[in-house]
Amino acid sequence: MIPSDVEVLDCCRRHVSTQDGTMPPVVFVVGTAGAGKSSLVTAFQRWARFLEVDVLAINLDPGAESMKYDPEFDVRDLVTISDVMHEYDLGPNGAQILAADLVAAQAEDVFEEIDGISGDILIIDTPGQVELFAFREASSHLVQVLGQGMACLVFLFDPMLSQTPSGFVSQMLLSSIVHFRLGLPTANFLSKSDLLEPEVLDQIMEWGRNLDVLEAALYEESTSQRMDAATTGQRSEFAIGQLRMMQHASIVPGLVPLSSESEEGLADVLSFAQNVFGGMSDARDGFAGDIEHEIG
Ligand SMILES: Nc1nc2c(ncn2[C@@H]2O[C@H](COP(=O)(O)OP(=O)(O)OP(=O)(O)O)[C@@H](O)[C@H]2O)c(=O)[nH]1
Ligand SMILES: [Mg+2]
Repeated sequence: MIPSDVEVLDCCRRHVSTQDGTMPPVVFVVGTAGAGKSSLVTAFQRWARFLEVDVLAINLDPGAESMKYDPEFDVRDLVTISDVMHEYDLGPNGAQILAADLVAAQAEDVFEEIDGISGDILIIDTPGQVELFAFREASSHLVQVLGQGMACLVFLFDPMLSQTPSGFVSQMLLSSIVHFRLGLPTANFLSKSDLLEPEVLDQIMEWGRNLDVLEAALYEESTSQRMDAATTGQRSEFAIGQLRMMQHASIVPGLVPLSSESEEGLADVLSFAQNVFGGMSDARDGFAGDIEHEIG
């Protein structure tokens, strides 16, 4: 259930506000390349300002070309991909990796830049390649330094990838690996939901709620790809088995539609952060309805 803006605002003021000089809580926005991370940061900052919630933004993507939000700190002041390519004579992929490590190596400098800022919440835009951000050792350090023990992850599902059962499962698994790797409370959002036909959106949401339906869809997909029966069975059982285990361990927090265009789901991003940092009973409260079916 999506809380009203007034409820969210009220809770945010009570639980998230940090006018006492400590760092505001941090929301890292992660997802595959082009999933809509920068657009979410832009939309969230604009939407929250309208509610008089002070959202500060940080850009951690050294490869960002243009930016529509107003960053408190921009990592490109320290490192840019084109500088790294020229200086170290690297191609774009090698430069992405080195830039990620160079940024992380300066984590303390980055923290000094933002130390003492006051606001209600800090939202951080991350590099396009989620594996660079999540899987490099240096990035874990960066997350720890910037998060200061008060951080969570918003994982964006790509709407196009999510339209096939295997694409959907792959993103569920990727989200859970990132969650495992960084060890932060994580919420999954279906990005650019305004681009999806209502029936397609309903289908994807159903897969998020009901693993039996997802399993059947996976079987059907494998069959239509002419995989043999043994491969079809193994593949579906493996995927569904993983998801069931994660649900029982309360790792899969459901899926919420999000659109930076229509502003759908932005209140859920804020209430997720507020639930986590407000010390409420369960960070998944806002999404509990999505998983009760499977757990129950
Ligand atoms: N219709 C629609 N388009 C969106 C939405 N969010 C992002 N887009 C578009 O999707 C494209 C990619 O969005 P970005 O915000 O740059 O995605 P990103 O994840 O930051 O991309 P990288 O940093 O390159 O990985 C842009 O053309 C956006 O305008 C949305 O909610 N609805
Ligand atoms: Mg971006």
